[in-house]
Amino acid sequence: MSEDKKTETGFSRRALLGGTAVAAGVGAVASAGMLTGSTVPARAAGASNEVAPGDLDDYYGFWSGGQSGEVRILGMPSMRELMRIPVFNRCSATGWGQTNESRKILTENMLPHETEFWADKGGIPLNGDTHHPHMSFTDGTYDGRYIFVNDKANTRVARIRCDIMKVDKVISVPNAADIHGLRPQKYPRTGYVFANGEHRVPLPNDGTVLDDPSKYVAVFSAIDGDEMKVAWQVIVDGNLDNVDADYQGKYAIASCYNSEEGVTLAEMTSSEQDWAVVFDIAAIEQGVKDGDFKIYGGDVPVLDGRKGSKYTRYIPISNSPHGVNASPDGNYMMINGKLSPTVSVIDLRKLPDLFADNIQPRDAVVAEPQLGLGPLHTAFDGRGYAYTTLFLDSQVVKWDIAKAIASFGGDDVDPIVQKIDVQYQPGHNHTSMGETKDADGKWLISLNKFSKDRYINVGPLKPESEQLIDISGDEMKLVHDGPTFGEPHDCILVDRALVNPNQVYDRADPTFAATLAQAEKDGVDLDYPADVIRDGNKVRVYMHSIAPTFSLEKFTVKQGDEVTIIVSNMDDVDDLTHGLTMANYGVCMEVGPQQTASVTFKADMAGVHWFYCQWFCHALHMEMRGRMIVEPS
Ligand code: RUQ
Ligand code: CUA
Repeated sequence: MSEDKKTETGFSRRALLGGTAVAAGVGAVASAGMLTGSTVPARAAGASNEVAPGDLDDYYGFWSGGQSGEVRILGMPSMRELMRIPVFNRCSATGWGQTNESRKILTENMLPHETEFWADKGGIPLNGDTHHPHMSFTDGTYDGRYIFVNDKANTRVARIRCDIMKVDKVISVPNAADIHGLRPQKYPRTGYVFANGEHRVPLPNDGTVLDDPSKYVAVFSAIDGDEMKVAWQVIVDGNLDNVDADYQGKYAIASCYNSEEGVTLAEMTSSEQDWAVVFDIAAIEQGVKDGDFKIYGGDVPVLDGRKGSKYTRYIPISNSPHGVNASPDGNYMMINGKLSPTVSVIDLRKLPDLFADNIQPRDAVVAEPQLGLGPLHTAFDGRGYAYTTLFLDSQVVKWDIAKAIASFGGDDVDPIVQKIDVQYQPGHNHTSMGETKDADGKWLISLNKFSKDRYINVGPLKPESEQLIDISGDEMKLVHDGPTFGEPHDCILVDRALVNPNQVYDRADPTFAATLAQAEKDGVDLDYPADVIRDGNKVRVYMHSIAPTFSLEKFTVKQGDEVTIIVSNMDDVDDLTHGLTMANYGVCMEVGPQQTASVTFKADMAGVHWFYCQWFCHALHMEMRGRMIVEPS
């Protein structure tokens, strides 16, 4: 009785597993009220990082999955891992990389030479190296539409739809090599997604130029985030590292290490000066209009932004700068020194004068506080303080931006407010809403590359260690250690009010529209099919699922047939995901509530093969299965 009552306010898995649900099917348990969002209220402001059982987190943390190629969602401040979004990886649970719908997304924007290269290797790369997940912006703050993320390993950029938390677009970026830094345009909206090709290569990289590094270039890309298409690219001197956009929609700034344009470590670090390169977006757009470009990589206009170009300015910065971070007041861009113990503060308001050549490049730098060894990235609290990771010192330093500027001007003030030890070697850090104009100054996360002794020993490969720091008061306080797998690199912390994912799929969702279009051609019921369509040696098996059954108990094919199984999950209850695994065929996929998913394989093993639902959905989940009968040829 009490369980039944619970379903009126929120979905209860146990109710589904109860006797009446088994007899009647879950449809009987569903009600419209169950599809609405959570009714659990937000936690009181200023609460601790402890999120009690049943309470919900205040922030969505979107974490890069590093070499695992995925993006993860963590609840913050609890640091509970809530979900993994497969992006560039092959996911065993969801079938990402195997289902026809995901393969369409992964292949439709490959470059012709990639399609050719992967043709006999499974069609797609199965690895990725995600670094920088960032949400789309409108008017300087997150808008809850998309997360964009780079793949350094295979020079790709993907877009995640935040309504379903799945990837809907993946593009390969032509001409550039190995996308590293990535940030969306903040104003007026995203708009552009700026992406740095880190490594210098010949352009075009087709074998005509080989071991002649003087002819290599680094390429900066502006991707149209709505179309997911490269809008334009700019060739720069040096090689590109990180990037950020301003809050005015006028400039993007990238850090460049290797101004020496060397190919060995000694060459890349020989000079004391590297630079930040500033891109004038309006001037570049005008250059595109005026035809001041060459086409490379199919149809991409590539402009020359090397030194002396009207599209760029080069601001000298000491020795291999790394992170680039815009302050939430919109006034400053922090260039983190890495090999220099300083952060260089560029005043964005001086950039029009810089492009007009009224000032020298170094005049745009208004502060350069000495913070400690190995500054990599800076985050902000919206109260005028900056928080910079010190990789070599294993510390985070809190400093006062106004005091740093005053001391650069000659005042005898110390901008450093506090240093806190972190364990160990931090790379990125991030504050709650800290890369938006709504930086709220509550939490700071330090993403530490080494964990060493912070957790029980799990063997030679250790997890990374993310540490949660309370920055709401005058002093930073370390409150939690959280291990993470792979190298997450970067994360963002988004107020949960800005993210509103769906409870179930819309039957008109574009990710499976092509699959339903084929069903329509085949004349089967789009929602409740139970049909086997033969088309030469291609067989399309249409099923729907309603817990705990598939609509076909069996189907028969001939050995050697190309079989496509299309499953529509017609349960419309939140959290009622089914799946389909074809045993011994290496086939498995997720089918979310109201979703259609499909998978194609060759039925080359004769005999009886069971397919089963691989997502525990019902008391009779084990019985949710059927037979594929393969007649020997
Ligand atoms: S970068 S640890 Cu790949 Cu974001 Cu700085
Ligand atoms: Cu459906 Cu398990």
